[in-house]
Amino acid sequence: MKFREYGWDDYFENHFDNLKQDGRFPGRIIREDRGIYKAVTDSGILPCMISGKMRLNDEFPVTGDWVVMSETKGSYIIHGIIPRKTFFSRKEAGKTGDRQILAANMDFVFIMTSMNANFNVRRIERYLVLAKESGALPVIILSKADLAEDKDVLLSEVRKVASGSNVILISAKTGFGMEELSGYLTPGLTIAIFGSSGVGKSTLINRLLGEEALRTNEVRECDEEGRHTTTWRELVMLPCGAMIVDTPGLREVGISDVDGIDGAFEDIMDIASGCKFRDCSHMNEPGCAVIAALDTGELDRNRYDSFLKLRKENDYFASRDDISAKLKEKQKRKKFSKMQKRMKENGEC
Ligand SMILES: Nc1nc2c(ncn2[C@@H]2O[C@H](COP(=O)(O)OP(=O)(O)O)[C@@H](O)[C@H]2O)c(=O)[nH]1
Ligand SMILES: [Mg+2]
Ligand SMILES: [Zn+2]
Repeated sequence: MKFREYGWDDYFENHFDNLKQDGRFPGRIIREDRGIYKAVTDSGILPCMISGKMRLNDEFPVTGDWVVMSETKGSYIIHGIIPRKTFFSRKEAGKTGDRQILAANMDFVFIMTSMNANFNVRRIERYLVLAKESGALPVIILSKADLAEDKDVLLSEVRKVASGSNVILISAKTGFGMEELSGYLTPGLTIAIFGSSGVGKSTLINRLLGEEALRTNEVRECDEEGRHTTTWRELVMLPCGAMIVDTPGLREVGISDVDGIDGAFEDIMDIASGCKFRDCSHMNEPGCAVIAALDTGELDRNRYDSFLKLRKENDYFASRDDISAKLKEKQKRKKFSKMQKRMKENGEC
């Protein structure tokens, strides 16, 4: 079955069995662009839309999702999403703490930063929190190695914040680092690639596509200077059999309601195991091993500040969620008691 090539396995098979009905078949979303989806199915790549019920339930598939579909009079309808194995999400832009899912069912998350002006370890930490949260394995990719003067310095800076994730230096221009990268290009596995606009995500994908890129480039959108720009999330099958999701650059990488912070700050968690109190906040408690590590210089202050900042951001939105949930609950109760009162007055109960 061709599906296996797209990552279909026993996990999806078992979940699909539970959702199966007459005329329903599975497909994998390879592109999502403002409500229009494309899915790869047993009958090839099909354009499709979600059902009214899904729309009502605010249930929207994303690139990489496996979905349950049907055909009615030549139109293809998506009825449900097969439970995701992994998904990458960020805080939705704006003031609420809602999360927006950007890609699903990937095995690896490539966090890409370029080694020139875009280089910023604090941004890598942010992405790493979300990548750890995703359930996929994060890999940090430092691009444009051909432009970096002090490669080794930058590399060691990144290793310090990598929390054990592999860091790979590449140049999509010269081909440097491609061999190391190829270790992640396994047939049937999916990579999702994230990073700011201009770091070289599409250039890398085009390089991995090789000859095929020339063909695909013709149909890809270009900016005024004729450069290919990514405006949608697209899952691309590489000639080697691995899949990669290209994404438009993220301007905001907000964090809300995640558990990934500890995973992205393993070094701090290790130190914290020596704190006197188990629920130590590492801010002002006596016997705090983290504060002690700051004093001895074992822990870098910028990294510590970054940890506190991300934790605060996460808590801020988490508590806002709590408040709005409580408010909603209160309104619901008020409405209910009003209704009860009215019913009593009308002698209905
Ligand atoms: N020097 C150099 N330039 C690169 C490299 N990779 C990408 N670029 C350039 O960086 C610019 C942005 O690349 P693009 O792939 O569109 O970035 P994206 O927004 O992350 O998809 C383009 O002008 C590329 O030619 C590289 O390895 N070395
Ligand atoms: Mg791009
Ligand atoms: Zn502590």
